[in-house]
Amino acid sequence: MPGVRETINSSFTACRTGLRKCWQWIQCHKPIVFILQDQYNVLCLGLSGAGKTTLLSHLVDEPLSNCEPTSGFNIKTLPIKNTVISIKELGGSFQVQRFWDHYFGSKHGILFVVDSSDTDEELNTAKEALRVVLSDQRLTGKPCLILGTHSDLDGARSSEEIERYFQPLMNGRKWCVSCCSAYDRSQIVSALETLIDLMVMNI
Ligand SMILES: Nc1nc2c(ncn2[C@@H]2O[C@H](COP(=O)(O)OP(=O)(O)OP(=O)(O)O)[C@@H](O)[C@H]2O)c(=O)[nH]1
Ligand SMILES: [Mg+2]
Repeated sequence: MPGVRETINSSFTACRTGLRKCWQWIQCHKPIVFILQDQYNVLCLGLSGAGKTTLLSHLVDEPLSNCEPTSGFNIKTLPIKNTVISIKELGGSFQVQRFWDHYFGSKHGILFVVDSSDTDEELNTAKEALRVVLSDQRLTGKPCLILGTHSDLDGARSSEEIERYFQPLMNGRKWCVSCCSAYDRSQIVSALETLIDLMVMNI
């Protein structure tokens, strides 16, 4: 007859084996769950240093130890609000900007990142870059989220100020603005949820 200790041990082992099998099942079937959900492809643009890579890394819980400028592209895919969102960041340097228009096809929305602590001159440069992007036919009518980063710094602009800056580019397009730190995952998720609502409405 097994003693109380043996019975507890064998129940514990059975429970652990069951949990491990459950976890293996979730790991195996995760891709199927992803396929069954709607996927939205978002293009993430903005000047170099705006905070695109930083915010995307925090979004998928991969904090960066040292963040190099993106020389090509960087894709992060994650589930948000019963959908799967695939965000493609293109580097913002002037050399890489020349190739942005190679990636405009098959996108459901645009995430444009600006450093909200930038000077007027830099914000105007960002605005001009976005004007060129939004004038491309492949992006006509695609919803746009303007995400102002660096709001943890003194002198950063408010969402209302950023909104006033970019409003003239929108011409009836569905769009929204949010300002936060690129390290603030919950604010970034909440801004992306608003973009998802706009993309869902647009289909
Ligand atoms: N304080 C603060 N620093 C930030 C924020 N976002 C980004 N940074 C810093 O700004 C620097 C540039 O950030 P990146 O994420 O590389 O910028 P990027 O937009 O990806 O730049 P490119 O890849 O060159 O286009 C990094 O040193 C970040 O740590 C923010 O919200 N607050
Ligand atoms: Mg980058």
